[in-house]
Amino acid sequence: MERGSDGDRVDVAVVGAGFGGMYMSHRARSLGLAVRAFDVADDVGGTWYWNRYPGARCDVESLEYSYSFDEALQREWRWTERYAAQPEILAYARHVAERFDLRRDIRLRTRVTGARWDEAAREWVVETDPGEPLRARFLVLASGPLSSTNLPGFPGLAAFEGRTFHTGRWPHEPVSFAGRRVAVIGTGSSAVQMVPVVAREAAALTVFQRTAAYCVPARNGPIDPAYEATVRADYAGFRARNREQLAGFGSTLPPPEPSALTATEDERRRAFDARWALGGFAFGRTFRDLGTDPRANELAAQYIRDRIAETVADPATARRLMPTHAILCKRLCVDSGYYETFNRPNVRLVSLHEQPIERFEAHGLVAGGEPMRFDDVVFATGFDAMTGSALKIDPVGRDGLRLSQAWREGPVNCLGLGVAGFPNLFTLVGPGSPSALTNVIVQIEQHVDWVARCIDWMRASGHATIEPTAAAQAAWVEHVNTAMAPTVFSRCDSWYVGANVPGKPRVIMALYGFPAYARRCEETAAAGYTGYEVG
Ligand code: NA7
Repeated sequence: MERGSDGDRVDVAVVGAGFGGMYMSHRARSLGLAVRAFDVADDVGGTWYWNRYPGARCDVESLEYSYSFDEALQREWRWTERYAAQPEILAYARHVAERFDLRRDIRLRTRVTGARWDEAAREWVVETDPGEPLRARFLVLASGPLSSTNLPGFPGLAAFEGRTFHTGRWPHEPVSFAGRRVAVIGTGSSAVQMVPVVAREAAALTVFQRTAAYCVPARNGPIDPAYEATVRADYAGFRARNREQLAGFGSTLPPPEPSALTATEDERRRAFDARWALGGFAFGRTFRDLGTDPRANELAAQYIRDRIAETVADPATARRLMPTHAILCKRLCVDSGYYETFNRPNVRLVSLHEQPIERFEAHGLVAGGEPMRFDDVVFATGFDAMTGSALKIDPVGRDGLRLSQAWREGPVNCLGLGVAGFPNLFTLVGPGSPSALTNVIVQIEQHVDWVARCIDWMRASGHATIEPTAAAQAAWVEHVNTAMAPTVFSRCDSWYVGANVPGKPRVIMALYGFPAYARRCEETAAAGYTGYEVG
């Protein structure tokens, strides 16, 4: 493979300059390849560029939610808090971009509007706005699993004269809620982080809840220096042990107990209490059977409902806040005072089951027949997750096949990395991989390393194209469905199954179990890309 010129042809085109796109650019360049990354934002950072709502923070601990690929980088960067806030993660992304001189290959403020496989030239033609089409041997979609926002079409919304926001597209200038009547719609992780912060500032805050969230306390604070020193003493070992965890993080947490069902009531209470006191996702892995046995799951769910009953003073509000679905089938929310916020006199919870939003009006909305006045409405309504950003580009593969056609009944691919009929196209952290059920940075590094190795192998073996066979793809889809069917993740209306977006096919889109997945990818590569067709 020749090194591409800096004109309209490169070896690797990358969509996105978040953590995936940045590392992909770095690895491609280190192989001596010409690379060009695009991002519509005016800076790097992806998710952490856009999600700058008040209280935005990572729910994976800082010492783990960071790149491991460069020993010097992980040694020099110091995190201040156990869970980093959005500005600190964005500063880290910028630091990485500068440290590895990534910006010269990144075109910011540039949207990839389409991509077409040119069979004769055996390369991708990537359309951008602004800009001329770029030709590339390989196309990597690093556009993120949670980047295409979901804005439900509420009747009359256009008539609303106040300010509106979406958590995933937060303005860059400071937003003050002082003295204002604010509505927040949605109660997922973003709302759970934002609500306590906005409640302290706003005159009145009304939270509209469709599905109550299971929240576990973050217990955030400055990084514990003793713990940090232990990690830093063997950072590489710490990373390696985390890669062996099912979700790619948490190797220093207490291991799960065998079963919530065989433990005595006392043992169970002590185990839940201990993880609750630790904070964060530790609670979700108190017992091994929480994700597989509905009776065990219900015991963990009831533990949280009991904490809500203890915390929230008004019994009717407490009852509304108690989730009834299986715990863990939607991502646990890691909170800092969410339930407590509903004890404030300026905060009201509205259940959309009791009072559905009928319509927006100039100065507010009507829910369940009740007119309510608002100055500001915040949509914390999440994302067209996993597939949204890839389908917006809607690449056209061999014989005019569009990705939207190939994925008409839900996303299909092989190893979550490549799609039959789309040569030399790779998706990072997309459907069919552990993706959002992992520490996403661990997933990104594994995916990028796999893609880089594959491109390097093709160069060494003189191949021009690679794509999964239809049979290997069908087998992988079957594997993901079979593996995930008995798990809690398939069990309720979450974005893991596309149920949050009306009309989206219902398919489980993430595969739980990072280590087994990574081994499978490794075996495929080591065996010369079995299940792939090379040309
Ligand atoms: P989520 O977790 O998808 O939460 C979105 C919330 O918005 C959730 O409570 C939804 O209720 C609610 N929602 C979505 N559509 C509607 C409509 N039409 N009406 C009312 N309420 C609605 O997104 P987040 O941004 O909070 O978090 C995304 C991920 O980012 C998170 O998992 C972490 O990984 C970080 P529903 O549950 O669908 O009934």
